[in-house]
Amino acid sequence: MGSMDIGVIGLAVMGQNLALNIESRGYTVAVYNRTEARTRAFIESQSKSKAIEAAYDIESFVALLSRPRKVLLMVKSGAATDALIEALLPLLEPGDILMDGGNAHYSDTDRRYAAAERLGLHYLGIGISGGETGALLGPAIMVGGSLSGYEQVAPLLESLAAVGPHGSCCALLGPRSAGHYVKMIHNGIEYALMQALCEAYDLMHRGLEMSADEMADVFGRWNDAELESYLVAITEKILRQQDPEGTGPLVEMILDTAAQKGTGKWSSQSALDLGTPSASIAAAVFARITSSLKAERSAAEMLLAGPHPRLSMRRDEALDALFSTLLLAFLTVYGQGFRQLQDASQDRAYALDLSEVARVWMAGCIIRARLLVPMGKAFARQPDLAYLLLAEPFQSLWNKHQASFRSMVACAHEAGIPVPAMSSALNFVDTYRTARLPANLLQAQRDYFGAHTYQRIDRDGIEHTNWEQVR
Ligand code: 2AM
Repeated sequence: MGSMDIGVIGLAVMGQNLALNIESRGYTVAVYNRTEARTRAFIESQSKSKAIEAAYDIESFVALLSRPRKVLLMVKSGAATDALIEALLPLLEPGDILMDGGNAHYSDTDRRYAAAERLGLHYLGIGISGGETGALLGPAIMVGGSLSGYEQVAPLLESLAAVGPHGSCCALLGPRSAGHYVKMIHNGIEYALMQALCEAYDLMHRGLEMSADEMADVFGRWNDAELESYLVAITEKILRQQDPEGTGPLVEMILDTAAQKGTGKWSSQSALDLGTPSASIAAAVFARITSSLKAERSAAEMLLAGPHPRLSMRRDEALDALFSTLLLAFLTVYGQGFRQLQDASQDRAYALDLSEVARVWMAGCIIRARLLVPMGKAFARQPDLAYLLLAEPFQSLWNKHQASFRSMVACAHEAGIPVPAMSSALNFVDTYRTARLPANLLQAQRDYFGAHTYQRIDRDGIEHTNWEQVR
């Protein structure tokens, strides 16, 4: 029988860095990768004193593990994960713990969880965020699965996670695919925060004609205030980076088309399925899709008129308004993500504790931000909070900054600078805070052409009007 504490399958950068992280916490690690050369390169790059042992076929890998065996899959999501699980299942025994640390779709995790549990295995779907550095030094770890499975790996997982202001950023968040669902929403939020930051950069760059260094100074100042977060911090650093080829700021030399796949898209698909209004997250996905139409955009710039992209505000005024805008856009986006988790938790019986989700996101992950501390408190006080902005201190922040948010979005529209994340955030909150929407006319239209019926505001019951006959 083997003696290694845990086995990691898949030695791309995330798998390698996680294996090293686990080893650095005092555990012994077995590693295996489909392509042998990658395993050899990894082992050769490490000092011999490391408690990491490699296997070159899956049977030998499993034989290295102590019982109950703990296997962490760090391979490409989708068919690769299924193929590996199929190869592993006959080699594992009841009581062993199989963990998927990739970005699996939650429905795949539900299916794999059910199949593994039928065989008496514990299956944990684990969302890991923090990029390559996070994997090595301490990521945020969002776990879904059974309590008995989690309890056996909790000391290990909690030791390798980042430590935030409220402890280790690793927790069992719910049953089955809850961990992967939360990670998916984490990534949806990440998409929208990044898009809002890109819009702020565009407004400064084109709208105020600021240099990269000046913009970096502004992001740096924001990072010392309420907006303190990983994404604001890296934006400052990116803007300071010079092109080694001597052309100036490197960011200006990067092609302006972005990919969107996997979790960001899935989170919007799930929002539509649930009927939850994650509009700004969807706007960010669509913004990436539109960015990929580079040739069309270049042609359209010659054909479709617009104003000179210059903001009609003094620079100092504009920067104050931009701070308000980014702050409220961020809050709106986190609020939408938490709301989607609230709705998914109901629909999928995850029983999520959103203060615990906020706690796990406080360090290690890409959307870590100082604002998550008061968010966690808000959900601890009011676990069924429908929307973040309804709670303090967020309600007061909205009330304080909303006028500037409006001025900036209006100014951006006047200047023809696209702000899909910011403007969808403003639209969302304005819709949410409007007691009477024009959906009355919508109901009339539906009744007109499809006899869908409607309800009156002054009495109960279902109504239908023969609209063609009304004068
Ligand atoms: P590879 O080095 O053999 O390509 C990220 O791509 C990780 O997933 C890599 O470690 C890769 O292994 C692994 N991977 C991709 N497809 C796989 C498959 N079908 N079976 C096993 N591992 C796979």
